[in-house]
Amino acid sequence: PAPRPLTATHPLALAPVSSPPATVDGFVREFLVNLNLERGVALSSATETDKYLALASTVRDYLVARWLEDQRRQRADQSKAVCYLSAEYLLGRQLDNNLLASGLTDIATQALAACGIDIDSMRAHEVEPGLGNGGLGRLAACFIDSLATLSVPSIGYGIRYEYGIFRQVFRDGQQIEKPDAWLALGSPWEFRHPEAAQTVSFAGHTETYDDDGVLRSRWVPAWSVRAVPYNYMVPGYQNGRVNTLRLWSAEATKAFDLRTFNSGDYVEAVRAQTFAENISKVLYPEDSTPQGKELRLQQQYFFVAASIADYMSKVLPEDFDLTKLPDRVIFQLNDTHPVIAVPEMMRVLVDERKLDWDAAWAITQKCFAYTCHTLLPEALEVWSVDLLGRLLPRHLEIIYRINDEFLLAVRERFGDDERRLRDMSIISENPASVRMAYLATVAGAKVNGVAELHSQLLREKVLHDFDEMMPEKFTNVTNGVTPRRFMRLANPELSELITAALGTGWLTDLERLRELESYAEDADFRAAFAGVKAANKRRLNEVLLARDGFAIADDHLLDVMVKRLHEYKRQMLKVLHIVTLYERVVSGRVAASDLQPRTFIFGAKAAPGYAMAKRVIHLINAVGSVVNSDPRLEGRLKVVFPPNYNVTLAERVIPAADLSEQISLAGKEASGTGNMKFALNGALTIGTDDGANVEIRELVGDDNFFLFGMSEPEVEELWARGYRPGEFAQADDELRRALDLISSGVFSGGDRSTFEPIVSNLLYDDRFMVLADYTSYIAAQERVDAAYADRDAWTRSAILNVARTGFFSSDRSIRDYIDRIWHAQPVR
Ligand code: GPK
Repeated sequence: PAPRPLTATHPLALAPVSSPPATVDGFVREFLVNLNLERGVALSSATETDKYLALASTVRDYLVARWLEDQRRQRADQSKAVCYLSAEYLLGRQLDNNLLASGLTDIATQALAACGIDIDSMRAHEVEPGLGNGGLGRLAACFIDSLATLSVPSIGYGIRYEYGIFRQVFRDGQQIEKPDAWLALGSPWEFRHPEAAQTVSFAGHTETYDDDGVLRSRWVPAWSVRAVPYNYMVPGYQNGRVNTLRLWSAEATKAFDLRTFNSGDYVEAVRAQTFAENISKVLYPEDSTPQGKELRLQQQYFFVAASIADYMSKVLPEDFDLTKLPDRVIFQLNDTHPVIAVPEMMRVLVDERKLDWDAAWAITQKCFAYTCHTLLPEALEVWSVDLLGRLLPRHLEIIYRINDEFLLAVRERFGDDERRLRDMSIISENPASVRMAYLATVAGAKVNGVAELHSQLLREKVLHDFDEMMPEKFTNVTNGVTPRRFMRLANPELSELITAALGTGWLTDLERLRELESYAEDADFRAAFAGVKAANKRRLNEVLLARDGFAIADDHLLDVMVKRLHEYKRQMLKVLHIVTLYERVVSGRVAASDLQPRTFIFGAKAAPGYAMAKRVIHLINAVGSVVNSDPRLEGRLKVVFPPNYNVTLAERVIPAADLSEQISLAGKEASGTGNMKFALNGALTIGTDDGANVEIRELVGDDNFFLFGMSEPEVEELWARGYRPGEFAQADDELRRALDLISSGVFSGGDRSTFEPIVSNLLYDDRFMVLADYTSYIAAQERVDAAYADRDAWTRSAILNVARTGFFSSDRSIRDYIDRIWHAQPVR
């Protein structure tokens, strides 16, 4: 008999897969099938890569059935979905997270052991996808984890960069950037879907035409590329939910121009392909200081246009009543990078779906919300009208019309207030450019900052006029971090200790950490907690020894500053502290034996074009090599700077830390999220009253936090008075000695010119007021030494830090987004 055709109603088509049995035997079988059938190798001859890829496929196999079901439901359900638009997702390694989420860790460990494989070697084999620069990209990764864990229907949209954030190496102490070929081993977590590709167009011109008596505009683009989606599973934590992350890759619409090829010019024929592929080739490595580069605007429009088209044509049901769109979806704009989505949505609604302008604008204004991540003026993206008009002529027209109507509304409300009209215009003059943050604010239903102080300053300063006109738009959502990755996976021993005390459930209800407060008074618990910290230092040493060939001493206070290198974050303040300690000893004013032994760990990448930041990296390494080898210190101070700080290294460093350095100039760090990870892992913070430090300190209490430096109003006041950094150097003898020591050339083999630009920048400019906060910082570090001398009291404080910072779970952030912005509901 002829086989029955597999129609859409066939039982297998309706329920296409079932998960393999969740047993050790089931896992072994699935793993071997993948190794044999997918990799084409036998276990006996499999390489580490073969085994890793087969293992990843096996974990995937367990998640697929739930994933397909959740996708089907998302299409069928009426519930509102969140589309998170982000140019960056700094995901970190996937294997361990997906094992944890699916509850397969133990089974997989045993199954692999049965095959003679140590699962730790598999973990170590994975190359992390570094598709982000720093905090903003990592926040997006934490948020998609929490969205899945809270069962919120959502899709993350972004770019599948072929090269993520560069790999940092040091040569003679200086940063060299190497390409990050994260795809080289293959990428087992993704599903490529060429059949779901979208076409994304660029350039050309616009024209008007008569559409049955209605005058309409249309865009006649000059060229286009294919956006091919790669889907990633985003499993919730042991809740059976699997959401989707859809990253777009650019390809040529026609791989070969056959005519050119036949005429013999092979290179010309493939040029178009190379050109198209360039769009998703590489992540721009600037953090908080975007360059207005054409390719970057192409990237932004590329992923946003593909995502909107995908949502409208693939996720929304056919014949959907577009006036109901705001009930179905909210597009959350992660910073200004995806803001070109606003005119794109208008273009789709007006030009393609033929809605009238006002109806389309009413819909658009309800479908977008904007998260701002900065206060630094240089971080607020602007695009020259010239460039935007060349690349996206129709979008520029739409932006002009949005602006015209907006300025009319401003005039209606405030009269002919020219100052206001000029300052609020989406288009600024000289040179004519589009302020993307203003466009997002005008279009968005809500605008949020990422910590209380940041949101307040956003309203008072950067977006002050907008706040006066539409205060109801503004809200705060304090950032958070996922406790699955940054506690359970990064700090398994602490997690066990907590579970032993509180039982399970705290990982998805992090406020329950409060119950640890009483354990802080229990000497046995404190001893166990201190034991975990010591074990984490050993775990860190394993990695440091393997990767960089050195280890930290276990009686040292571990003092950690890991984050992007940026002047506003003030790594220089930390350097001045180290140089001060060094100078005290070599000048004989302090005996080495009187120093609290400390190891300073730095981790930081500098944007490749950021000369001052790179010079600071050089200086840290230079200070490290002098300090580490000077016998007069008797080994009591060590400076280590492992290259290529990334999520994987963060997972080892943070749980081992005693002291968390969060020392930005007040008013400059929007939130910080590293600060939360440290506190949750039992490090004490030395920090300014900036970003989320403010909220951390309020929660943990002044006794468990080392506050120093000017407050934001004090910073403003000093600026207004006229800041002269030289006066601070004059006033503090030790500060002058530290600066002189750097100038003297002792850290640069006698060459006084190497670090001179750093010192003169501090003395004569010092935009971020390092010198003004130095004295207060050194005093706070002395309080740290004194506190660490009573180790048991320190441990008590560390426990209280863990107990009181459950607020910083990204689950809470997502609930805040739901309540204040999205009004989407978790399903089931
Ligand atoms: C802010 F503007 C930017 C940026 O371009 N990149 C980036 O990582 C950070 N950020 C802030 O600097 C942090 O304070 C904040 O915690 C993080 O975004 C997430 O909101």
